[in-house]
Amino acid sequence: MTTPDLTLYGLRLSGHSHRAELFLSLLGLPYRFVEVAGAAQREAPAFRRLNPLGQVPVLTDGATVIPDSNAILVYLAARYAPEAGWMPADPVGAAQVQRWLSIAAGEVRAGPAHARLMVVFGAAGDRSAVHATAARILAFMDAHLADRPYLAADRPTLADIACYSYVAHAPEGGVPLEPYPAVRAWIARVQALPGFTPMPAPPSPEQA
Ligand SMILES: N[C@@H](CCC(=O)N[C@@H](CS)C(=O)NCC(=O)O)C(=O)O
Repeated sequence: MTTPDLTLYGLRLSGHSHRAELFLSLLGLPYRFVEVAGAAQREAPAFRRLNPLGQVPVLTDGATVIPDSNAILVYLAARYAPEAGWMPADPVGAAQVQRWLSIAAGEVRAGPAHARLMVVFGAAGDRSAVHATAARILAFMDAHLADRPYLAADRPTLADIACYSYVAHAPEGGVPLEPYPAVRAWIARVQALPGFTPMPAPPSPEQA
């Protein structure tokens, strides 16, 4: 196996960063964490060279630079755990995982993640539209998980890692998880995986 020389540029309160941290931790890979905390740091030329879009997370592995949280998951699985099934090799299995990577970047990003962005980071948005998107995707996930333990296979895959952080932390955006018992059971299953590491809770308004 290639020796890892990993640095994750991220933000501790970002679910996109957390999914990369979570997977690094599940794989037991050592890495340095560089907090890219504000707009000034994201706009700095040195960071723009890593990701011209100015977004975290970015992973570097020696001279290899991988921006984008889902790209980081795909890279780490292929580079450091190719036989473990995080990204299945068979066409149907791969497509099922890719479907959930798209949902993580689409409906999960536009629903629970955006609701949390509005509350925790003061982002703009149409609260009722965002909450309707969140409710729609959570109801879909709940029905999907009613008779299976994980999103894309009978074992954890990148689908679960990509979706976990913003779904588990949806209540921080005012999106309740009580109506979704299968989603809550799935969250507990992900949290029980060996090597699981949590995303920190945001400071309460009094602490901020
Ligand atoms: N598609 C990207 C989205 C990452 C993203 O939206 N990162 C946010 C933090 S959660 C960010 O850096 N926002 C700053 C910006 O877009 O300027 C990924 O999956 O990594």
